[in-house]
Amino acid sequence: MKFFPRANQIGLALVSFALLSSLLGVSPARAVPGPNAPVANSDSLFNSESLSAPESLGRIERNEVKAARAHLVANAAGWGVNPLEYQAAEAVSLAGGISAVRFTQFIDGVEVANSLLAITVTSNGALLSYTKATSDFSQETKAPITQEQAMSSLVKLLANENKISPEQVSISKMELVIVDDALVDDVPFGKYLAWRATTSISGSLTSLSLSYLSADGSTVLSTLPYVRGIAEDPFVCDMQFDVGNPGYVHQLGLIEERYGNRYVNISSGKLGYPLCRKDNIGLGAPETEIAKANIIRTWDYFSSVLGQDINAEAYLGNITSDLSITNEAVPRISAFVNVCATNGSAYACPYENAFWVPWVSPDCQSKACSGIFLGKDFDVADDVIAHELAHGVSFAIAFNSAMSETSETYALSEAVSDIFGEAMDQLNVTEGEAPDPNWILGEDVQAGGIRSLKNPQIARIDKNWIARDGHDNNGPVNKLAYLLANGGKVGKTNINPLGTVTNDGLCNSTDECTGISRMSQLVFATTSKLTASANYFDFGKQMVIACSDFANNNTDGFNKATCKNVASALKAQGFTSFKITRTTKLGSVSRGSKTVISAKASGTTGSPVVGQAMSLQIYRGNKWVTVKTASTDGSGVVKFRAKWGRSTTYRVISKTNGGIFSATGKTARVRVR
Ligand SMILES: [Ca+2]
Ligand SMILES: [Ca+2]
Ligand SMILES: [Ca+2]
Ligand SMILES: [Zn+2]
Repeated sequence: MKFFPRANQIGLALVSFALLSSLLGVSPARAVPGPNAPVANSDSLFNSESLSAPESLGRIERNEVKAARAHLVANAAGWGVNPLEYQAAEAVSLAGGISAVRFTQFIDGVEVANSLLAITVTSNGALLSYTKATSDFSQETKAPITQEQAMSSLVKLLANENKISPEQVSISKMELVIVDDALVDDVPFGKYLAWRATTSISGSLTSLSLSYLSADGSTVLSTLPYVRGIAEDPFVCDMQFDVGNPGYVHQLGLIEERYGNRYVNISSGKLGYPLCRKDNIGLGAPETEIAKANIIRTWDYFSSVLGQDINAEAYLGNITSDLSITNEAVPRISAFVNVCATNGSAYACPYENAFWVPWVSPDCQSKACSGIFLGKDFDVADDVIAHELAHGVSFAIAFNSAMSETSETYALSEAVSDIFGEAMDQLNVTEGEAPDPNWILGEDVQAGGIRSLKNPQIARIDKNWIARDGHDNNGPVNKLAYLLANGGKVGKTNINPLGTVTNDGLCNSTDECTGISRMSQLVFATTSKLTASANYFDFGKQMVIACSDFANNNTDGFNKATCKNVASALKAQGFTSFKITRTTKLGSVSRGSKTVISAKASGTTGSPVVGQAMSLQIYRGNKWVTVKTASTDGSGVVKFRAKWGRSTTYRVISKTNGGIFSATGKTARVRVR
């Protein structure tokens, strides 16, 4: 490993930071920069304290697996299994701290396809239950042909079957397995050896399939399409890993300077950025383990809390037809740790931030790639990693456009990432983790963290609001999310949490923190309704709508009272207020002539209130009567056409979503001649 010899010399490091101060203000083209860490002092640059106590390293929690293994050995005879045939595949954490440890069966070292022995244990390792789906296959386990012969045979058969050339068929993960028709769908009856492989046809994204070939290579037994975005672990590369073959050529976008440090070139926009790929040196290096575990935790959060597979190509998974990149045609998340960055003239090493960036490259089957880049020590910051990955999700859903760094949309995008990032952190308690009642982002990467969701610098939207960086102006949204998850008070308004709140500050089980999971679900549903020009008002309005969707659907934890509470929180945080100005003053008009009355609706920040239902009212018989309705346009302007029979007083008002959004314009008078 290199230890950044260049940056170790403090003087040089300071020079390079000074050079980079302007560079780092400018993100890579279309990149969504990280938590905007202030430039750290030299002490924290080389702080490796958090690295000395690594978090658990993946899905398999050693203790649960050990406990389950012990139960397997003790109960083998009673369960009718041979314990030597089982290898642990994964441990799945369930509500209440219990774990289901999934084992796969191997006979003579050959995997039994789709076999499962699942042993469920408590957090203390006590046995709760077991379930098995295994085979009693007892024949010869030697294949009549080689793996290579099987590959070429499968290529020919699939090419014939699909009437395409053999070059269009891709095959990966070819291996000999035991097929038992009781365990595998859609295969011929019996128990036999077969070749199993992932197959795809170039140019056809939906062709990605799992195929079984007879052991002798003569027949395709079955080909069934994969559900896209299945579980493939992310690829994480250590950018500074120092073992390469002589003549090793770096990927496009990765450069090496004379001190031997490697840099991602953030000005390479059009050329693309490097992907952590199968043949990249540093793939799976020791320093990648913590980042990988944190990416997987984020992946699990999105899947279990929000029902989203972030590994899907639509979000973050890179699918490629070039098998040299990922080794198989399945989506992969790509990440680099120990990143240094350059714009081609200034160099930051180590790079004091993290970012996620999408780019267009012919390397990726869909032509769109995305990657996450973590500066030194950012691998331990699970909330920052989740923040970056969340950008990939919100970008795919809502914010897929250029935006100014001081726009409200940018602030919303940074908020959504902070909220999912910190929610993931709060819901995952790692070994030795201290409670973080202030919901600090980045506490693991620098002392005191980067910003607090509970006590943000800008806590609510009011008349003092000004356009600033989105990493500051996300405060009101972040605080809203904090309040909905935990409850609290803003001015005189009491806000209830959306669900349970843990007593000891640590979410040891999902049940203890349903406030956080429901808040996450509500923010996600809100985001799904936003555009790439959304402002705070839109966010508030869509959250009200998302909440009533949930209530009407009887979604767990949501009803009318919940949504009233959400509305109070939105109001207290300044999301709901708006005003109606510039109502046309007609003055005197001739009887029956056509007139246009327009008015403008804008939120607290002055941004237009778009698509809001408005009413033109006239004063008649001692009360206001609505005579016309229309919605505001993209600039917040509404227009009513009217003819007048007699003199009257009129005004423009708006009152929607049960009165949560209401504003009244000034009254004006029309005199009919
Ligand atoms: Ca945590
Ligand atoms: Ca934490
Ligand atoms: Ca945190
Ligand atoms: Zn961000």
